[in-house]
Amino acid sequence: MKITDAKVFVGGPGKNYVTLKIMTDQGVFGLGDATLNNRETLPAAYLQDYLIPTLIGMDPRNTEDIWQFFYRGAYFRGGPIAMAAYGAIDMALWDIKGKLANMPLYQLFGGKSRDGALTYAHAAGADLEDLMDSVSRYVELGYKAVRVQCGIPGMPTASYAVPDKKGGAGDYITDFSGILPTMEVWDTGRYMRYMPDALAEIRARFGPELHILHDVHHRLLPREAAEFAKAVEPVGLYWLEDPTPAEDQDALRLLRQHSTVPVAIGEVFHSIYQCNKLIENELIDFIRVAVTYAGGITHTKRIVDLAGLHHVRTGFHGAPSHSPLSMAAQAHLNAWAPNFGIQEYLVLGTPECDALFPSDHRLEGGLFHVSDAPGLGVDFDEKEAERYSYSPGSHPVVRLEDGTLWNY
Ligand code: CS2
Ligand code: MG
Repeated sequence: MKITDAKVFVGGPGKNYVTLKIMTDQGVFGLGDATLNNRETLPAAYLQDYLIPTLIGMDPRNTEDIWQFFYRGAYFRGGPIAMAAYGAIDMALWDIKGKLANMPLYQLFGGKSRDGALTYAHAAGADLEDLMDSVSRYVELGYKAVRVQCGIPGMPTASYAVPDKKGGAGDYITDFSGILPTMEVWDTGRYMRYMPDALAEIRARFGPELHILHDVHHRLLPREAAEFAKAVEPVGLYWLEDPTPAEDQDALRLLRQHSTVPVAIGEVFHSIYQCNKLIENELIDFIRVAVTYAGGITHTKRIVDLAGLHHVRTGFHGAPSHSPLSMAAQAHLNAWAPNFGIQEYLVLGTPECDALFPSDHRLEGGLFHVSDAPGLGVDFDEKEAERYSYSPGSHPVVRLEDGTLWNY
């Protein structure tokens, strides 16, 4: 069996999905996602210029060898752009494998460990009351877990994931007005003084059952993160996400010495080598990698298995930039993984998105139900894809009040 051709599409309804389609000499095709938010054209070019020409003629069933070929064969290994490109190939090859076996991918991993996977959505508010309204809307929709972010009184600008006016929560993650970033101004002191009580009020309003998550988005220093974690401990958070910048695998020691708050890290990691010490030293409780830029299913599964040895559960990244293809790959891993925790999932199902990526994966009562169709269980309508093209976007850049550049 041979790979005969592969094509890359960039675009989508209000998104820049990078979709790879791999064709074979037996008529079976596979789909994969290489969407690296706000840098989408780069994995697309890496695929087009370097990987696809090499891929033609390979046996698509050799998922592992093809992964090793690209990773080890590159000499300059890894990085998020390359890993997103390998990830798309890997997803597409698993899709082919599932279709050949006539089985949904979760069956190839070891079958289902659960019927529905717990998901969380993003609640956000310009202020605390606005956030409470947003949480209520998700609770009414049946979500059992919600991430909460709110405006901080006196903060010079809106900060991470917070709308600048009430009721304004939308797709705040990417600004599609161009590649020039807007600026957020951050004040750690104001955040640390306000947020613990705000979280306690949310807990008081919604009671003990709701899983409450909060994302610090890498903004604190290790000592500040330890103090903050201690302060929010009575809230009983499901997790505290990215309290410190992710590069420093030792930064979490101090937090661990001072608090038992569950910690989730890893949405920017693209390799097992960026989280192996965090996992082996049991400094985190949830690993947040995404199949898209952590090298696809083959590499992510390796991370999940390592995590399982150390009581670390999964909480795969699922920001709105992820395509239905990567969310499907994660849904199959979530259905199988013995150490599954939770899945970030923001309903992608607009009519336009469903037309582009038809599937019967579905969200019900805050649980994600994986499709039983062979492979990833997602199709791609190339005719629909012709309606879309790349549109440049950006993340904000963060500065302190004195102008010092800070972590987004
Ligand atoms: C985030 C992301 O989902 C999350 O937890 O931290 O929304 C992140 O800001 C985006 O993925 C950046 O592209
Ligand atoms: Mg995050």
